[in-house]
Amino acid sequence: KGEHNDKRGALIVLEGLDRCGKTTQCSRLVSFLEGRGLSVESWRFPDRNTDIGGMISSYLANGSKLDDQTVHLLFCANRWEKRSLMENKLRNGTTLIVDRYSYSGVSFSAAKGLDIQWCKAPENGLIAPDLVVFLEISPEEASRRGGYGTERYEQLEFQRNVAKHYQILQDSTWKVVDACLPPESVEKQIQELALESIQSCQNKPLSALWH
Ligand code: 2DT
Repeated sequence: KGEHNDKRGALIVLEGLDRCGKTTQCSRLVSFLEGRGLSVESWRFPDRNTDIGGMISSYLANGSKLDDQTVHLLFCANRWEKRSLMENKLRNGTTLIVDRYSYSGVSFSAAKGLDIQWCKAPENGLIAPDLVVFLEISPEEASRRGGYGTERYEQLEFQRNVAKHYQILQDSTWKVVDACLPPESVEKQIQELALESIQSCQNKPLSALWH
């Protein structure tokens, strides 16, 4: 309280195929950083708690039919509606650990056959992550992890296609971590990457997708 924080937080995104362990690793990372006394919040996309998020959720549960372009723009709008809050948090020194972001947005839609440049365009101007941790797992291995659920995208062939598009999107902010190592080892690697990123972004301005 009363302490002025002039160092911004880091935007750290975890990406990967369904069942790569993202969600578990996100929550472990948040606990770890909290334990270090850092200001940190756990976020995820889609954020199903907004009106747009509700439409996405119903679509994913096969409860509604929407064409691919419309769905793509809904996912994207779901990030835009959170953009200013995200910026405020980061500027106030809070680090955000985000489970999926624009990379999921583009990879999943491009995997359906939409043009990748078309998919990227509306993501332009969203805040660029300081670090993207990509939890790498083969689609086959992922599908063996207890099987996929019932949501629309949880099918082997589709996940193979998503994997291909993730490859195309890799940029300099990406760090690839082998998701098939023991969970503690994955956790440790992510911790180190996150601490490094939080440290090194402190005096850098926020930047925008995509550069
Ligand atoms: P979760 O299972 O993580 O809730 O994701 N997806 C996600 C997209 O197609 N576009 C996006 O922009 C995002 C963020 C990935 C639900 C599914 O939604 C997909 C899996």
